[in-house]
Amino acid sequence: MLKLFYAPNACSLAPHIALAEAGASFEAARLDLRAGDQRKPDYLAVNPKGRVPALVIPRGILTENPVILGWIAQTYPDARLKPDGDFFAFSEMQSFNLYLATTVHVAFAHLFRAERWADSDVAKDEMRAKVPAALAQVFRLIEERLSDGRRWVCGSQYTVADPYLYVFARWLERDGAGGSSAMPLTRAHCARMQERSAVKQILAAEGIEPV
Ligand SMILES: N[C@@H](CCC(=O)N[C@@H](CS)C(=O)NCC(=O)O)C(=O)O
Repeated sequence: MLKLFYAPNACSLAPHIALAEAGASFEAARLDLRAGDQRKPDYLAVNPKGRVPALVIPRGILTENPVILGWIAQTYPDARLKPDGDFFAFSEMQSFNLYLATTVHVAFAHLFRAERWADSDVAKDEMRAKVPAALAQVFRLIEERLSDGRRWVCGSQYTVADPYLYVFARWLERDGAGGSSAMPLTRAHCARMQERSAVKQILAAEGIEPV
């Protein structure tokens, strides 16, 4: 059976929802990041990067959200969690997922994990103070993408990119991350996500509330 290592309200929420949407049979193993579970030897043996998510599959262990999400979409074709069409359509979805992983996630990390880049309180506060403006900038492309009236990230078809964007829409509400920036289309997408039964199911499983 598949085993997903996750932490509540972390980026692992995306594959957690995607597995439920796929109808996959899986076990979910919870880590407490505040308690440092991700740095304990048991977990480092699963994922030496010391991060969630990690997905144990019959062939081995997958890490990195875009890879895990791509694997779920490819492995459960009946769930139609990737865009219909050729490899270009799949790659375009993955391009969006990589943007979330490498640019959007990292922008948030400057607020939540400032100690990765600075030691002094002054430097960390300066970095945190820039996060709302940085997020407004990185979300501009996402707002533009959603501005043609599409319901989901890839158009009319729901894909694994949607729960991934949902993670970051939730984080806009954390610690003033979103600042005064409205990001109305991202927030509307978030509301649509929260109407889905798989999302409700996984929020309950992680013990977290809708935003
Ligand atoms: N590039 C990784 C990032 C994973 C990541 O940073 N996960 C965070 C939770 S959102 C984590 O495990 N943080 C624990 C730590 O930094 O100690 C991915 O997209 O899967």
